Amino acid sequence: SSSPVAVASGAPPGLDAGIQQNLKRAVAKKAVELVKSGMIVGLGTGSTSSMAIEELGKLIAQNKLKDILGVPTSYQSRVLARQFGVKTVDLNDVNHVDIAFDGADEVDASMNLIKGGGAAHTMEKVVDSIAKQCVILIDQSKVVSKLGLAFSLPVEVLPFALSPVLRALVNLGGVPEIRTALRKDGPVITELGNMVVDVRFADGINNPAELENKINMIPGVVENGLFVNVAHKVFVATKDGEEILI
Ligand code: ABF
Repeated sequence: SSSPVAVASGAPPGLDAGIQQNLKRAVAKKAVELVKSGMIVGLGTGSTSSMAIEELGKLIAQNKLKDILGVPTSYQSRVLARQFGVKTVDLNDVNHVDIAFDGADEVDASMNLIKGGGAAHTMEKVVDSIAKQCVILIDQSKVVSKLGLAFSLPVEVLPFALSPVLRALVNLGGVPEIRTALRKDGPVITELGNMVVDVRFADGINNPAELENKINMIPGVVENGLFVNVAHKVFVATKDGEEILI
């Protein structure tokens, strides 16, 4: 990753949800144009990735793409792939991933990401980081000047180690909160059987690479949502069309 060629700034003022959906659809369509027949494609999680899976399925149905294999990063992406006619394989059945599409919660100008709002970041990081090309699809509201100011950092934690991990996160200057289900009747449990802790950093994240490593060094942490040097391209849906960071 190098410096951005175009940076969108700020949330689109007064953009309604319908228009936002159309913008996401536009970047999803644009992004799947990068796929060629015979490719192994990482299938990200979230509403924007879901559109990319759907658009990929359309190209396969139209015979514009042949012999595509999808590698899901969640049950959601596996189910959608099946629904839209994208054949899936497990990561362990392939020896590489050509291209991966994924969403993000925040992206900075160096294409560092915060992911994990959907609690799928552990599998996403494995698939996205081995992809020869990792393409992130977001709308303009996700582009930030500094990570972690508006969005807390998700950390997947072994339930057994919750208490020492919380203390260690406090020692790193964070304010951790165990993620609970919408009904507030218990913790969110990931597909891998772990808990998610959302960590607030009062001044945002000053050094994403360092923090990513420090958190992952805490015994009991499975993976955190900082993705540094993973994204190769970021497609940003803006109200004037899409911009691409590379
Ligand atoms: C996943 O879905 C996450 O890592 C990120 O939290 C989220 C983005 O979802 P959406 O595209 O719906 O905003 O990729």
